[in-house]
Amino acid sequence: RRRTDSFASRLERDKEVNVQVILRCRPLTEEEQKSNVPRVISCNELRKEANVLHSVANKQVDRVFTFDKVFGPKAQQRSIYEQAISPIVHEVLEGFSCTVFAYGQTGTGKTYTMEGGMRNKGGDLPAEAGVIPRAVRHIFETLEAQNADYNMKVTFLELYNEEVTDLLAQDASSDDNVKQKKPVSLMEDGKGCVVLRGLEEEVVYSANDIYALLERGSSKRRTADTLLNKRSSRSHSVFTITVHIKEESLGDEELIKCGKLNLVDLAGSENILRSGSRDGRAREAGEINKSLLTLGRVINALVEHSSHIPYRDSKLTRLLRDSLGGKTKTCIIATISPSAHSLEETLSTLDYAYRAKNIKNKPEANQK
Ligand code: ADP
Ligand code: ZZD
Repeated sequence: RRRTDSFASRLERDKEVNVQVILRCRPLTEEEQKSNVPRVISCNELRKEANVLHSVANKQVDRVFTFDKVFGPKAQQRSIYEQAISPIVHEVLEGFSCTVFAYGQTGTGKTYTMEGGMRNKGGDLPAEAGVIPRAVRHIFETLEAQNADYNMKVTFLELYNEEVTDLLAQDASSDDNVKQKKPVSLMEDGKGCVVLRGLEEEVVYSANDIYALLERGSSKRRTADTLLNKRSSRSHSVFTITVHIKEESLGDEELIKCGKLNLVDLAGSENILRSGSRDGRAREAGEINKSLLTLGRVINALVEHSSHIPYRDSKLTRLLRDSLGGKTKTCIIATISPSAHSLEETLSTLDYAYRAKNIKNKPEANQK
C-alpha cells in the first residue's frame, strides 16, 4: 500500500501525531493502608510500564501495559507538570491548540491531578497545586519574561446530564437556592465549528486574576454539589485558556499566534460500566452518561478507522471534536488506584487508555 501512496499523501501522514497517553497511579489512602488492602499495581517509570499482578484462588491476573509516560504513587504534582504538561503549554505558546483529559474511576485523582489541593492565601502556589494553576502561572511567566504583546481569555464550564453550566457566570441572585442559571447552548458557526452561546469569556491580566476566577468557579460547583450530591463524579469540567500573541513583525505585516489549552476533568469512568447494558435500571433512571459513552464510541471509531465517527451524539464530543482526530494536540492522563478492590475498574481504565494511544491527530498552528 505504501508504495502506491502519492508524495502528497505521505506528507499528510508525516504530520500525524498520536494522542499521548500518560498513566498516574495514586498512593494507597491512609484507610487503605490501615486495613492492609493488597496492592496490585507496580509502576516502572523508567520503562514506562505498569504491571498488574493479582492472584487469588479463582482469579489470576498478570499483565503489563506500556504508556508514553508512567507516574507511580510517589510522583509529585510538580514533576507531572514539568515532565508531561510543560511541553504541551510550550506548544500552546507557539500557537497550537492542545487538550489534556483526565480519565479514570472516581477517587483515583483526576481532580487532584488537574486542579490539586487547596490554595494558600497570597503568594506562591502550594506543592499540591495541579495542572490548571501551574499552566496558568507558566503561561503568564513566559509571556511576561518575553515582554510579549498578548491577551488572554479563560472559560470554565461544567457538563452534567448533557447540560452546560457556566462556572464563571455571576448569578443575579446568589441568596436563594434556586440559582438563575444562564443557559449556555452549543451552536455551530458557518464553518462547522462549535461555539458556546452564552458562555462568559473572562479576560485576565495576571495569574492572580485567574485564581480569583477559579475560586468563583469552585464555589459555584460546590453549591451545585450540595443540591445534587455526587454530581462531581458524573460531571465533566472544561477549563479553557485562549491566548493571542502578537509576533515580532519584520515588515509591516502583523502576525498573531493563537494558542488554546483545554483542561478537561472527565466524569468518573465507572459511570460507563454502570450505565452500560448491564444495568438496565441506571439506564431507565436517565443515569446514562451520554457524553462519556459517546467519548468511548468516538475513540473506538477512530481507532478502527470507521467511516462514521459519532461526534454529534453528545455535547462533550461536539465540544472537543477537534481534540479527537483533529488539529489539536491531545494528551490523556489515565488515573488509577493501586488497590486490589479496584482491580476490575483499573483494568478497564488501562485497556481504554491503551486503546486511545492509537488515535492520530494532525496538529496545525493557528495564525491570523
Ligand atoms: P477523582 O477526581 O478521580 O474522583 P480525587 O482527585 O478527588 O479523585 O482524589 C481522591 C482523593 O485521593 C483525594 O482526597 C485526593 O487528594 C487524593 N489523591 C488523589 N491522587 C493523589 C496523589 N497522587 N497523591 C496524593 N493524594 C492523592
Ligand atoms: N480541587 C479543589 C480546588 C476543589 O475541588 O475545590 S483547587 C484549581 C483549579 C480549578 C479550580 C480550583 C483550583 C484550586 C482552588 C482552591 C480553592 C479556591 C480556589 C481554587 C487551586 C489549587 C491550587 C492553586 C490554585 C487553585
